[in-house]
Amino acid sequence: EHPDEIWPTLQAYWAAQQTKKLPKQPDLAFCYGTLPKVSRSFAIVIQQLPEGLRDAFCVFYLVLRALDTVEDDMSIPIDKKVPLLHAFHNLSQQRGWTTKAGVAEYADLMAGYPAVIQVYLQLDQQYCKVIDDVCRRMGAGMADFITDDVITVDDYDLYCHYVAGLVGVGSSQLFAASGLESEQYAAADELSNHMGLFLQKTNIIRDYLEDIMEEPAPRMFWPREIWGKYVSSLDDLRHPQNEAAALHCLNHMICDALRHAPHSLEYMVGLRNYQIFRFCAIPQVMAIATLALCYNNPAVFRGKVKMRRGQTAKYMMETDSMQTLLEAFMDFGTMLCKKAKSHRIAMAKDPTRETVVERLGVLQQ
Ligand code: RWZ
Repeated sequence: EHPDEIWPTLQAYWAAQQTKKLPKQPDLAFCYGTLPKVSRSFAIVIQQLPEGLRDAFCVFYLVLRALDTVEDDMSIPIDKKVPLLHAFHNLSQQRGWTTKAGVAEYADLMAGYPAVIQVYLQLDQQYCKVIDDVCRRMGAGMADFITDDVITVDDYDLYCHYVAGLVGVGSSQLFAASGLESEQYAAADELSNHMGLFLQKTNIIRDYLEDIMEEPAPRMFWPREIWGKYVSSLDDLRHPQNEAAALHCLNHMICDALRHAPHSLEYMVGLRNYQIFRFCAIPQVMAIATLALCYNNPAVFRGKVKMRRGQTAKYMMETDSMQTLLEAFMDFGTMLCKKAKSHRIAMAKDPTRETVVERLGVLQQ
């Protein structure tokens, strides 16, 4: 069956999601109206969460997206940004507070931020505590990395822990607090961190070109400990004369991201709620699919590599059990393996090729 045949079905599904009647309460309506504007894919998986968790995740997402908007806004001087990042978790609990940051839909989120605060203040106390805690730790971590560059793989893991691993940790705590998942998830920090890192690293790899083209000064997250083995500046990766080195470097980055995949599967095996399972599994499937697409692919250095929409649709709809999740990981694992084993001559010199094959073997057992 051709994956593109599923596209109309998903398009209808998306349309239905977007026009889904917004809540009557204006603050809640702002939150649910803004969500699909700042993230189409998370809007869908958040909308399908159980009722008792939906509002909490909607606020959780918007608060962290707002924090991210402040971190990303290069027009805010460092001496204002650092204290703002530290204070963000407190400011997010003060009725009516807002600050100007970001552009387009992100600027709109900031302008309407008092609505997010209102909904936050009405959440269950347990949920507020989790959101406050993650926001405080993430803000402090972001503030550290404004002045410290990502040099080593440990730095890279730490930065990703702040911006994504903590999202995993907080999500697990929300699952446990809802009573819909085992109490063990409240303390599953390590596995939860891997879930976030797998997604974040995939985005960092895929977005190389977009990030490096940023004006005036790009912020880069590829660690020198990796790219330094292949080129003398991160910028060299996008120049066609360095293609062989650039591909080896890209494959090394993907090899590093694949470390997290077995842990992510281990995390998901323990989930028992169908909607929570889908909320977790769909982004993980998209991540491994994206890594398979990017592996040894020079297009990463030329433009935005995107999955075919029909394929996205297929995996979004089909990922509904551990069985289909494992099948998807197998499909993309096999695809990656084939790529690593092919082109015998060119790939022979790829330093991480064997490790990639080894790490995929674990997924295929
Ligand atoms: C998924 C509940 C937008 C919150 C953080 C996300 C912004 C860095 C961006 C909170 C998957 C891409 C969204 C890795 C988590 N900070 N990275 C919920 C949010 C990957 C999601 C996005 C991170 C994040």
